[in-house]
Amino acid sequence: MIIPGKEEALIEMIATLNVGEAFKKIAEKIVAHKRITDEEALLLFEKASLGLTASLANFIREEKHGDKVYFNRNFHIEPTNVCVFTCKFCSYSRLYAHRDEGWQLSIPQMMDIVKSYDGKPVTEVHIVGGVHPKMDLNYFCDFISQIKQHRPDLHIKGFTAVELDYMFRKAKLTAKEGINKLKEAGLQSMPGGGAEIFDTEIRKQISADKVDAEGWLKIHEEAHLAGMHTNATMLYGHIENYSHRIDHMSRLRNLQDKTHGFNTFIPLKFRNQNNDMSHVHESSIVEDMKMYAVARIYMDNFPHLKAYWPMLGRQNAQLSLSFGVDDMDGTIDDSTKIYSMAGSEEQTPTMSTEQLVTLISQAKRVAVERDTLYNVVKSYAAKEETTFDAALN
Ligand code: V47
Ligand code: SF4
Repeated sequence: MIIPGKEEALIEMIATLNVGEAFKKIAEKIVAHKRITDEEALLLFEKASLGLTASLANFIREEKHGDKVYFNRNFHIEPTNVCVFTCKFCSYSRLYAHRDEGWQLSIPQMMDIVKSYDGKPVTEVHIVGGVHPKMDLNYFCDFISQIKQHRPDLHIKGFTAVELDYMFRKAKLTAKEGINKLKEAGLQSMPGGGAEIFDTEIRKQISADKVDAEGWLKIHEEAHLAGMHTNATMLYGHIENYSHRIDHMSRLRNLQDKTHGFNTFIPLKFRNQNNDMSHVHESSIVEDMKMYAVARIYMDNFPHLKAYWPMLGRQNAQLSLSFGVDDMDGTIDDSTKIYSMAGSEEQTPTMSTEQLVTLISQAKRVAVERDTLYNVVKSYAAKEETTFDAALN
């Protein structure tokens, strides 16, 4: 199928690359807005050059979002790092028996954090932490309603499906009942954590004791049915193989077909410091960029693809803007410890809005401040650069 314009140019460019019929077929599907199969995703992972996957992913990214790169002004609250679970990749949690080595914030302490942002133009609070045996559903409903009373304009995005599954089971509520209770208290959306890798065998090896794939998907489905938007993550680059990644993305793509409730897919690069998987090598930057590109191509029904810079590092996140990524998360304000404790180069993750805008402009994209639901707050015109781009640290 020949379509004039950009689509035709992509097909012609692929034709000149001498890449073989299978890749030409994938390119034709992409310009015709047809979905690629699992086998085609595997072919891209195993055999495509980085340049080819980048071109295909970038085509889709520009069709969906033009040159825009989204970010928001947010801060995180991590109520505790005490956790009943023992995920092998986790550098952050402490068992309840060792709770003195960790932190457990009271509601007044967490409200002090919220109040420290009074008068500042943040639009979102992101609440996520360990699964503390004594912080239950009522505790968090109370906390959320206090935030809403204090600052009704702040969007509350909170709790992974892992935290929710534990809270709901303890409260003897179904996922539907629990979500409705949190929604009434003021919860507006959910982050994508806890998904890790859905495959049963791999999940058993890296996080045996927490909610399984079906439970994770069920909670997100119920949140979508209750009218909430959620995100989805995938922890990659450890002991999984490409087929496990495709299986993970396929289950998410299938649920999205049903509910259309996911906003953003976030591949999370495994970091290997200070955890029980320190012997596992981290993925290369080539592998990271390929992961983003294949995700953009395969997850055709996900509006957004996010590079979470505190984990990937700001320079690599900047690079990912040419591999399908259209979202760089937020300013974060040094309010998360998950990745610094796991060995990310971002030891004090905070970026001013100006730094984020510069990072995006250097990649010749247009920075757009968004709210949690991707409504535009402000668009920043690209700056004219006359000298070489200096690295932003
Ligand atoms: O589920 C933990 C990951 C996740 C390590 O939805 C690790 O907008 C790599 O989900 N190496 C929690 N990853 C964070 C999360 C998140 C972050 C930012 C934005 C959003 C969003 C969601 O962190 C966990 C786990 O997959 N994680 N340890 C590690 N060593
Ligand atoms: Fe607990 Fe989350 Fe760490 Fe697993 S990844 S041990 S659920 S804090």
